[in-house]
Amino acid sequence: MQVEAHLQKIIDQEGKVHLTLIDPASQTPERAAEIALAAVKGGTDAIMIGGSTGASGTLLDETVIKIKEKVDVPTILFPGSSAGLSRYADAVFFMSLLNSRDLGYVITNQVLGAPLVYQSQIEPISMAYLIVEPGGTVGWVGDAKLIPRKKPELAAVYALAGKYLGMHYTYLEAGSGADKPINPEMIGAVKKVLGENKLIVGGGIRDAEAAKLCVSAGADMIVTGTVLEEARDVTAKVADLVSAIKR
Ligand code: 1GP
Repeated sequence: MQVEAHLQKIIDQEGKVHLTLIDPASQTPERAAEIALAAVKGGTDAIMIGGSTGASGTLLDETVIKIKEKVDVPTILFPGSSAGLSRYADAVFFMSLLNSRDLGYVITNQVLGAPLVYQSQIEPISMAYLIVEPGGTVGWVGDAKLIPRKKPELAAVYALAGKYLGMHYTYLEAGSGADKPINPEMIGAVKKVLGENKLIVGGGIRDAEAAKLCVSAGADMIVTGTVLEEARDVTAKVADLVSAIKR
């Protein structure tokens, strides 16, 4: 429970958490580690590592190793499948894509990946993963029955089911690079049923204003990926996002 307990402590002390997502397929392991270090200097709380395509094998392992050499914050895997596991990471979002039509993303990949998590020191953090319109690459790869943006009540009942199944975290995903983030109505409806359970929101969050809207509506944690891959000054960008969400 070390990483989960660590994130809880940040929430208790600072109100909200900022997570930096790094896709190993988007740059070299060395560059990934530079981005991670710059993000930590800006105040990010943990580094998520994963992606829908190509984030596996040696490239994934080397990316995790290089990042861990540079930063002290937790590294949390965000696997697109059982191939997205690396024994070098601190934790894994052990997630089920509840609104997938493909059983592989609901439970089979989890079964295939469970032995590695069991044998290694990776801490599993149970999570309900929900993909909302437009869904992006992960929506297509995960064969998600996308939750319509204008149906917050559908997201809420999925989240409630995840909570009743024992998942500690819920992740509302609009898809990496989405034209706009999940709307506040949906975030509020989901957080209302989750209570103390944690809500992560990601996809299309590009600036401090959007980040603030998400946390004001009820997100406990926000994820940014694309905007940091594109930023010229990652530290400044993260600092801007972090100052908008923390107490
Ligand atoms: C994707 O929610 C994350 O899984 C992050 O999305 O790349 O749009 O920040 P962005």
